[in-house]
Amino acid sequence: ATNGNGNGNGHSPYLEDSRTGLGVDTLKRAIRNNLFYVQGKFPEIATRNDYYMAIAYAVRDRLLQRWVASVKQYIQEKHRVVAYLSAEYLLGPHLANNLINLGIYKETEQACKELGLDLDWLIEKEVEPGLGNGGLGRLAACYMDSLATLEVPAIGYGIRYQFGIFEQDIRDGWQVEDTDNWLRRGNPWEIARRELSYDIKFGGYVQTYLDRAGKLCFNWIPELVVKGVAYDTPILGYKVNTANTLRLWKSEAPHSFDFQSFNAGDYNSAVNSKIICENISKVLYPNDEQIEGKRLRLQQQYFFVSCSLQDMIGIHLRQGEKIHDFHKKFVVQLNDTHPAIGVAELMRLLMDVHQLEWEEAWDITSKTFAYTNHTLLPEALETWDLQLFGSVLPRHLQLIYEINRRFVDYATIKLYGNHQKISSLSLIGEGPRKYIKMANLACLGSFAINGVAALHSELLKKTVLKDWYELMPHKFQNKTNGVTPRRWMVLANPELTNLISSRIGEGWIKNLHELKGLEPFADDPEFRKEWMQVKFNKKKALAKRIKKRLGLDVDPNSMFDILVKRIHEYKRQHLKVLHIITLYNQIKKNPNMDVVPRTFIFAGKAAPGYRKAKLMIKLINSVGEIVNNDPDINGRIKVVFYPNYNVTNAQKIYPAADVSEQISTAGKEASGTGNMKLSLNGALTVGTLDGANVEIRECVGEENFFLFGLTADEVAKVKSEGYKPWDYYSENPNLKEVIDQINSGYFSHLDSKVFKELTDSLLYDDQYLLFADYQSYIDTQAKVEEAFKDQDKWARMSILNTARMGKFSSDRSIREYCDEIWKVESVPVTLD
Ligand code: GPU
Repeated sequence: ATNGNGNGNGHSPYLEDSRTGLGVDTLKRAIRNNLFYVQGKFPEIATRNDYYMAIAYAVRDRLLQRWVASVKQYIQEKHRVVAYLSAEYLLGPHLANNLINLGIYKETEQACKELGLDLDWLIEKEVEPGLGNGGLGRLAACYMDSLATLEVPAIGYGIRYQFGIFEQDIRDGWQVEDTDNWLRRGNPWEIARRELSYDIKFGGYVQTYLDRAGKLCFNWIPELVVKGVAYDTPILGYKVNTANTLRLWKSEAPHSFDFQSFNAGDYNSAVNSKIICENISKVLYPNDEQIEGKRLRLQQQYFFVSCSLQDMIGIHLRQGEKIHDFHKKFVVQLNDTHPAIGVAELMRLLMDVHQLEWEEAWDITSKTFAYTNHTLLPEALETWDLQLFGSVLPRHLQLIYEINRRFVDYATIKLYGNHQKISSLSLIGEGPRKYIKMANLACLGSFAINGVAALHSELLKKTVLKDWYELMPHKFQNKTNGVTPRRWMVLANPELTNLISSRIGEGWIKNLHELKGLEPFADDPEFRKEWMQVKFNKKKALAKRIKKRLGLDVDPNSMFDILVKRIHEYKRQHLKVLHIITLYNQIKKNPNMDVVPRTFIFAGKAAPGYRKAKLMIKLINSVGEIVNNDPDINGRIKVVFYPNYNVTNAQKIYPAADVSEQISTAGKEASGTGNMKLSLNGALTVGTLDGANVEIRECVGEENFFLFGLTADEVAKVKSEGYKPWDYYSENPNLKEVIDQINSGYFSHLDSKVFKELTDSLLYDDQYLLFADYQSYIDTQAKVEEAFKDQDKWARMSILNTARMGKFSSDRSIREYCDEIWKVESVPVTLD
């Protein structure tokens, strides 16, 4: 049997035991054993899930060998460690990814075959851990993959939500949410560390007293104590021995739980309190870039941050190190402001638990944290009502007041009387109600602050974080996002992976810049043919899924024009709808016109409480219903809304894209990462100069990118001059026709009120400038159509596009974080 483990260790006979061996026979034996000894089944009665579990445990054994070796080495050699703090990890299914990173996909496929099993069929039904909303959570997952692949010691900390992002169904064109009970069949990828747990306090009050030495002390008497239990998932790098830890916290009632009420016979209230404790890690908040100022959300944030920091301090002290050196052992990256309470919590732990003085505690704290900002949208900047905050975290409120007092003293001298600036920098907002500004806490408490694309990082310095930039310019950096080529190419698109590797070898999987080597093949007609054949096959496969899921026929020869991401007004899915209706009207007026057949594919979830986003989904489906069934159109354009967009579905959609729609209002999308995955898979981008689109266009060349719309500067200018969407509407007959048509009830069974909220907001406000960009978008789409007619030229563009995407690997992003922020080094792990 071959050995797919590219590290040279796999052939040692010592490793060829049934729990570590990577050969086909050993794998086969392991699967059979697990079916018997783990699942308690034999082939005649085993279910699909039993086999899935049997394989998963076989793979897990092999992961554990590398995990134990990694942890051992990190402890013995006392390396510096990155702690990535994130409220979300959108991991996607584990099995296939682990097979790829272990280098045993083929072997496992063969082992399954010999057992009469179809590996792809087993993988198909794996439930994914949807512990995130969208880009932010997925970025965390890509970064965990790259950290391990680059052999960097790292721990990802987060929350083990019992229910992840809701499952989306579409009924009568509307989004309907269902709960995501992802743990119902068990989770073979995690290990519960019952012994690793911490007590987390909530509410109550703070006692102040003088100790025997006359020192002022603080004693937080909580109203509620919750236990956080660690659940670990190994994250293996690609063809290396490094397996890092993703440590997610589950909330439980403490052991000694409410004994008093129990003894007093109040069983109900004891059970009730248990439920309150378990509630904290119960469910992921399904809002993307919209804060929900709920007590439970603040409790979630504090819960996982406190567990994580206590865990890090424990690790540090158990290695025999001094608390004073904490910042040398750990660097803590804040994934947005969700974990920013960590700044106050580390102060509390250092002072109230480890008895440090303020100055030293602050010195350590402000050398520990670094903060990544992911949005410029003002409504996404987290604030907490001060009263609410104080009732959940009374000690932290005191600490934040004191941090702020000292900071404002400093700022008052530095900024000499500029009261407006000082109050904008203050950690506390004034008004009818006071509030805590988490971004300000993050900025003050961190030694580095970064945006997620070049444009975004520049705009941060000019807008939302301007005052911070002027006060502390040295903290500001850019780290353009990236995506892992393992999941998004090797796993999602093995056909394209093989084609690429057949010409330039496999080096690009770890060093994406090597894709450059494909450029000469754009001139090779045979290669172009194979390239387009792979694309066609992926489109056929997606068409089959669409047929199965929606009963809708789509033609794989048509252009697959794809817009998949969270539904949000700033992302402008409704601008795409305006284009579709415009095209529809053109064909209706001239049914014999020569039109390039197109399939418009949408997917994405709307936050359950975001009415306009839900209305956008209804609009897409309503327009689809008319367009798809109109005999004049005769199938030349089709509109598809693919339900329940998640990692699993994304892996099927990206490889089938001809066109990638990245059409946010310039200045609003911090980076985007779907733009990278689609482009890497050979789709050409139609986009605004927003987020990472700017850098993608720079890399692939302007001749391979369909640019439209206002720039971020122009958007700001148009707005400052008093934007009037109505003028665009009344002066552009095609635009007017489209809007009037929606308002007439043409797409809604003559009910003219359904979409009024949406059309009114466009006509009278249009915050995101759809009307201002409309004509430019339509004109650009005509160019896309022209380009697609010349398939040979399109193939050339598509190849060059992929060949020039080397920059957008998350390996590159993580390298930059390591070198420029974290100052950590690779530690190759050896298996003994
Ligand atoms: N992003 Br803030 C989210 O997905 N959720 C959030 O709550 C916030 C940001 C996204 C940005 O919208 C996207 O542009 C970016 O690529 C991604 O974070 C990762 O940085």
